[in-house]
Amino acid sequence: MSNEELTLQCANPECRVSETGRCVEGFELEKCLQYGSEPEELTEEEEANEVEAGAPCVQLRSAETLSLEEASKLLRAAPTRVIAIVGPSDSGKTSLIAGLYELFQEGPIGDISFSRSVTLHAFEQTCHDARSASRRTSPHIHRTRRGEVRFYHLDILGAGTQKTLTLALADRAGEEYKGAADDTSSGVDFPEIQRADTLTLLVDGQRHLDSGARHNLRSEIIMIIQALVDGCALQNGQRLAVVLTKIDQIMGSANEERALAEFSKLVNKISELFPNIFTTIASFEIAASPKSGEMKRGTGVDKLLDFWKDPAPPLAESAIMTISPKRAFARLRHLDE
Ligand SMILES: Nc1nc2c(ncn2[C@@H]2O[C@H](COP(=O)(O)OP(=O)(O)OP(=O)(O)O)[C@@H](O)[C@H]2O)c(=O)[nH]1
Ligand SMILES: [Mg+2]
Repeated sequence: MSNEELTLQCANPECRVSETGRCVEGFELEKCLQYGSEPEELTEEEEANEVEAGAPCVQLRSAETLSLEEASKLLRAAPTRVIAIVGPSDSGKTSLIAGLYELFQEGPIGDISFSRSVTLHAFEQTCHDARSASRRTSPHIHRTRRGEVRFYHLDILGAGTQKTLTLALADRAGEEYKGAADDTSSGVDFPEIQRADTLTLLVDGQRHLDSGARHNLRSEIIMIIQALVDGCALQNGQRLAVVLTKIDQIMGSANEERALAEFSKLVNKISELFPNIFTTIASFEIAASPKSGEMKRGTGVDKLLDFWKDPAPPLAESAIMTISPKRAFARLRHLDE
């Protein structure tokens, strides 16, 4: 057994650090007193309380994020909006998902209410990381690991239809989007973008504040879109939301006016460079997980949700895809729609 395998264990039988890489109590691994020790044996009494072997039982879903295959079932079952949340590392993609869930915990967002989710545990985990209640001095979200895209699921009510509407929020490590932009030779395989109703492109407000970093960020963002266009991932008439994140860092700073004006310029530049790619382009400003108490968690996320609820318009005859997506997920549509 390697050293890593030896330490990826915990004395707490409820901790799944070997699968998730995270402490169930929310501690940094090196600060958890139980991490690294062998799982404790159950006492006789605990064993007696375990479900009797052979007794009828129902296997419950783990309520973790969904794989591509699991998310495909959502698309078949109900009208669904696929929201691909795209942006460089640290731009705030996972925080946005956590911020939306937190807003729903306070009640309906505008006239949209929460109905159900099959990924509750995953939402709880990201929100726990994002809250200072996780006993850190400031909120800290774990970097999303590289690998296949994962989906968070929400059923919502009151989004302009009598039925529930399903939102499938796609989260992937920012490094992979950046990797596709840096090396276009390997092609892009992002089924969540091919099927997306709305591509949500995040622009890191903290980097945007600094004039040097802003320049690199701008070219990174444009190169990501260009790689998606070149890889034929944007043939679906997607709508585009360009989102300036972490505005708590911008508002009230000496460079506020400049930063907001430059963001507006970036959105115009995207419209200019990609005139026939998106059916709509809209811009948003959010603070999903502000670091100071001055701005409310989830600021601006309500407007984004209102935008997400609308579908991508049906494709015009002349715009039928030239390349059929490899993955079934990217081709699935609900018949009612
Ligand atoms: N000040 C401030 N910080 C934020 C906000 N939203 C997110 N952050 C911080 O930005 C960092 C990155 O956030 P993530 O949500 O993990 O970013 P990501 O885009 O998912 O990053 P990857 O998973 O690496 O691709 C974290 O430290 C967050 O706490 C915000 O509204 N304001
Ligand atoms: Mg992430």
